Amino acid sequence: MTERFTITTPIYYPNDRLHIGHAYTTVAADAIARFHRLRGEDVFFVTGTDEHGQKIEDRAGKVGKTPIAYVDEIVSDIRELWQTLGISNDDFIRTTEPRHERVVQEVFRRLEAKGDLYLSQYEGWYCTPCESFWVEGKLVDGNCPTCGGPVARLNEESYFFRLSRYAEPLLQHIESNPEFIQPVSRRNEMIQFIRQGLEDLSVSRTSFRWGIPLPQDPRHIAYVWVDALTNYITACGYLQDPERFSRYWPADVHLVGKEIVRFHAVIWPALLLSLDLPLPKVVYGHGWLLLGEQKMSKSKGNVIDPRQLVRRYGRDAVRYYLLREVPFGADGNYTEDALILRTNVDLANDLGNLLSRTTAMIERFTGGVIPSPASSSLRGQAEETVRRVEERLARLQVSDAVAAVFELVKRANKFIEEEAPWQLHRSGDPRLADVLYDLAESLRITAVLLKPFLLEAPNAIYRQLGLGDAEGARLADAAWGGLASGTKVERGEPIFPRIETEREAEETPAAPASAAPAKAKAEATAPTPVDAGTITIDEFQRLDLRVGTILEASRVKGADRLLELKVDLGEGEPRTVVSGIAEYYEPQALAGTQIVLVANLQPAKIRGVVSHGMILAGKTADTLQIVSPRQPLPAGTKIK
Ligand code: ME8
Repeated sequence: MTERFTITTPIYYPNDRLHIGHAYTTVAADAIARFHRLRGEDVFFVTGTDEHGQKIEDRAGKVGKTPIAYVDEIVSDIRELWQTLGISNDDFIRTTEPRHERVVQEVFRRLEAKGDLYLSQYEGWYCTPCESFWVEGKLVDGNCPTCGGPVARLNEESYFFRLSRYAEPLLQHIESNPEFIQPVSRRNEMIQFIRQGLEDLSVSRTSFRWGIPLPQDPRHIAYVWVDALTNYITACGYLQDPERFSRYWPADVHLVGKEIVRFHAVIWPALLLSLDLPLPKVVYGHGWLLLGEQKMSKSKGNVIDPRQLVRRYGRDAVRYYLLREVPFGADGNYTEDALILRTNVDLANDLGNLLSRTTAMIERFTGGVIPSPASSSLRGQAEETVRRVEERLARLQVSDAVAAVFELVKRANKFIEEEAPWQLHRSGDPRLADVLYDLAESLRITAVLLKPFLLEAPNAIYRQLGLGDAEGARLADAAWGGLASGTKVERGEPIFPRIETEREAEETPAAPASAAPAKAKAEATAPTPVDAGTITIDEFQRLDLRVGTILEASRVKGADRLLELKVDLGEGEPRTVVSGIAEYYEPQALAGTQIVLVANLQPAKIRGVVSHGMILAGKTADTLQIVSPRQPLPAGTKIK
């Protein structure tokens, strides 16, 4: 039987436009869902909107709209955003839908039948932005402990859910299921929280109307968190479609931000226990995207609009940044510079160049046809990469899984330098077929492994390798050897043109084709007449110029003008480079200096030391200056 996999995001409040914090959760859930589909599983991935409650009612009132008219607009904007980001949800649930209202009412009937609901008086504090009740003792300086905002005093009749009854069973469940709350830091927080004792929870309000009336007492409106959490079972078909419900419930993963773990790991399981329903397998509370030191949030208004980023950089770049930049589970700072750097270094330099170099060499050396190999050097690492991605995603280490794929890409790039296929070609070495096949096959496997994360790049890689699109590819296709010899590559445009900031574009008006912004690209790639005094862009591209950082420098024995440099090119092992700059630079002053290296220069032995590359410098009659980037760049950055 096909395995099934259910994953959810929080249902977001449509009280304002969503920002990249919401995109962060949703893109991560999408990547996990896509990964399970890639494995051939039957996936149910649901997201939606949490539309009731005081916050929405107040907000709509402020702009003179009815709550439903107000949320309708934002909800359609949210759906559009998820389309823009390529979110592959199977359902989109709105808590204002009749299918959900019926379920919430039935839940209240069942809680009552179980003896878990009683009428009393709530006296305490309420935070409307968080829709949370707080007892006096939990407030921090009189404010909400979650968002830091002001709280209001409530004194109203309310139905209570006997949460206190479930403290013990919950603790037992958490202790015997170590994977239930993740990461482990949140699990410990929750254990501590429950051990302090759970008070019964107020689950209805009477001071506003925008919500679901309790069937037993319609003056009372269901507490919005009970309404919201119930969405997960409504979406799986609870009380509507028993077969579907038993297939998709319990959820495998509730992915949420860390501030709402408490609702998902305490209140929600207690409600489910009361309803005699199975508990979700994992509640994962990821960290926050921060702007400066602060959590990005709708209420603070310090937000970044994901739509604008997609327009500027493309959705693969935005998805890649969100998935890769911050170790999943931790908080991380958002900066646009980091997004640009990630795109330029990982996507444009490492992945984009690997594809264009590989297809260019196959065109040039084997007539555009994937050769037939006799043996492989990259197979082991490619197979290891597949295992790593599976293992890391099974543990929801999204960013580490993406990083594993890019280690294979880096390895393949380094393999080109080590093997220098152009030399194998020149000398007629039959190993050329092995090397080119290794590169193309590593790229194909990379494309398969990237399918959960990126949407356009896997197809583009497949197309350039002559394989059509990658839509039908499954994880089983990441097995080594799937690429048929004889396939004809179809070299195309760079898949990730480097992003140039406006400042860079002004400083380098004559940037070469692949570095030029999109509008200039068409002109720059037009065929240029070849004459003796010029070189073609292809010839220029054979030069592998890279930024390196000098780690140490020392004099070469018996040579006045030579220094031996150890240069970090981001390859792991530093490179040894011999350079004729000893008359101009003191060795000890050079550590940390950035240089530009001709990285694919044939190695040469100079005074007994093998030099792997040449650094660039300008020389006049009386001085010599090493060429350095104006601002530090990551070691290994390609110069174009
Ligand atoms: O809490 N960094 O909805 P909400 C990372 N309706 N993730 C962030 C983020 C940030 N700066 N800001 C928001 C609600 N998020 C309830 C949920 S579920 C039954 C009801 C993400 O619109 C993160 O997943 O306030 C967080 O938990 C969620 O958006 C909160 O969205």
